[in-house]
Amino acid sequence: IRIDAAEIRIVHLPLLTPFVISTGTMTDKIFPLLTLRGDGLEGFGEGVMDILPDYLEETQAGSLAFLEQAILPQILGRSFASPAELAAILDPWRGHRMAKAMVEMAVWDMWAKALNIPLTAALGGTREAVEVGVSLGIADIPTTLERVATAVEGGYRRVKLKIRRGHDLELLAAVRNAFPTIKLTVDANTDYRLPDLPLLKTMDQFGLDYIEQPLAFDDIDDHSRIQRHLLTAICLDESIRSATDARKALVTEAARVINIKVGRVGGFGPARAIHDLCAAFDVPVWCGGMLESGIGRAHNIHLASLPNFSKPGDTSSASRYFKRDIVEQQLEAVGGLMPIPRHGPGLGVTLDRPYLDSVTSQRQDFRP
Ligand code: OSB
Ligand code: MG
Repeated sequence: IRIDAAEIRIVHLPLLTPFVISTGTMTDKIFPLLTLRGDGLEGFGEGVMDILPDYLEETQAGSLAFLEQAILPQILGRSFASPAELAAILDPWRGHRMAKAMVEMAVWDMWAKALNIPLTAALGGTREAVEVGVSLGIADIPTTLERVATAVEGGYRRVKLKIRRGHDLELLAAVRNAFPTIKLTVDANTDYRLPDLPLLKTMDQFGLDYIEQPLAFDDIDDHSRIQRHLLTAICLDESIRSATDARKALVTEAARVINIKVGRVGGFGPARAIHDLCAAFDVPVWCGGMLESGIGRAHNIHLASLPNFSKPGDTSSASRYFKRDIVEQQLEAVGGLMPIPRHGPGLGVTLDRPYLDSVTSQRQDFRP
């Protein structure tokens, strides 16, 4: 496939409900959307970086400068026999994994379209639909109980509660008491520290499937120090940005579960490497989310069709997040199963272009 042109838009979608996690509150999903064009094909990639570095270090301004100055000049006008050939261009640069993922995912989409097969088939997926749960933002206990009830009634396969210091044990006791048998997890988004080990140990009584990212975003070693004292599995999210990080976490038993976000780790190549490594260690993975629009959501669903995605992911129905999405197809789970989009090859979704234009705040075009 030849890449003749690129387009980057900044897209602004209001969230139906503000999403609160330990690091802050999101009221709108603002993200860069990359389109690559060539050979009569289009490939899409959605960026998961925030405007400010509150999940990981990467920012939208930094990512866009990196793409404009480092990556686009190296790929425009060039041909690639497969997405793997991109690694020689992307790998030498430090960090910027979310920006690299945008390009890498767009090339995978184009490549699958060139082969006239769904992305899941190009990746080696093995299922028609993927199991999903919900990620519930921080809210008071009555609101949380209502949200859990709605998720359970909707058939979601797992409920993940966002927690932070001071908003944890009482919340968990209330939810577990009202829903004694649901598959329940928590995500601290890095809010705890080593001295919080006794508190984390008391979470063992709630029968959680895992505790996601309790300690610092850039730390694996301290997670390994606490995992050995917990019955509950630790799941790493922020700390795993590459297959090397995953290897270090697996050999030091810092986690018994890993959350793979294709945007966080730099694309499908690294995501598959982490998936395979975890399978070799008999460690299950699941597909995380970043409140993506239909483009990023479709990428996540295709990824989650790989065999070791054996726990429910966060890619729930788009209608939980947005009044209207930028794709023409509704990505909706039924009974906790999200069908893999297959409206044509590649990503299997198509853009609602007039609506996309109406929610685009900036647009830039690039040519060789
Ligand atoms: O830690 O998984 C996380 C959203 C923004 C930043 C971090 C996280 C999340 C989610 C949302 O949990 C998952 C989703 O519903 O897309
Ligand atoms: Mg997380």
